[in-house]
Amino acid sequence: MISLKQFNESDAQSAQQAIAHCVAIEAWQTELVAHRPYRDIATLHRVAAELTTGWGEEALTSALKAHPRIGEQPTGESSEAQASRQEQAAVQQTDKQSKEAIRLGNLRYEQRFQRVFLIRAKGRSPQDILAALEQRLQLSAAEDIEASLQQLREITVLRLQEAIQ
Ligand code: 2AL
Repeated sequence: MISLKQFNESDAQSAQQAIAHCVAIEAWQTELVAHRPYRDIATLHRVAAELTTGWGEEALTSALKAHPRIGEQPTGESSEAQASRQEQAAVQQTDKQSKEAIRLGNLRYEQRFQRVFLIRAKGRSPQDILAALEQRLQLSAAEDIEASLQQLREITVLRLQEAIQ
């Protein structure tokens, strides 16, 4: 975690490093850095959210490379791995049966859409996640890309809120 002052004043490379774990979309990272300095945290969050609005399928594919499956916590000390572990803490603590239901749901989702099921896990119980998974499986391919992008936006903004305070 760094302060807004540090983010505003550090060199571009260090600033990008501080937010790179928020989302693996290079353009979002470089544009957020290029818009510095930010007057306050609210402006930073507004610009960060605005920069997510142009995302499409290509951006989703890029971002998903950095997201483990729900229920599969990454090991390691990278900022991405640490963020994922925190976000997925409730899923890790759930019972064996729910874990197995999520594992099977992930498989069904991947067979249907050929990508990892993405959901903002923070603030959701394993039961919420399973219910959302079932709903997402009912969507068309185009609808589910939009749903995935919405989840990606939420994860990105939440990570940014933690990264710069
Ligand atoms: C994740 C993750 O790592 N954090 C989160 O909120 N969602 N992964 C996923 N496949 O949805």
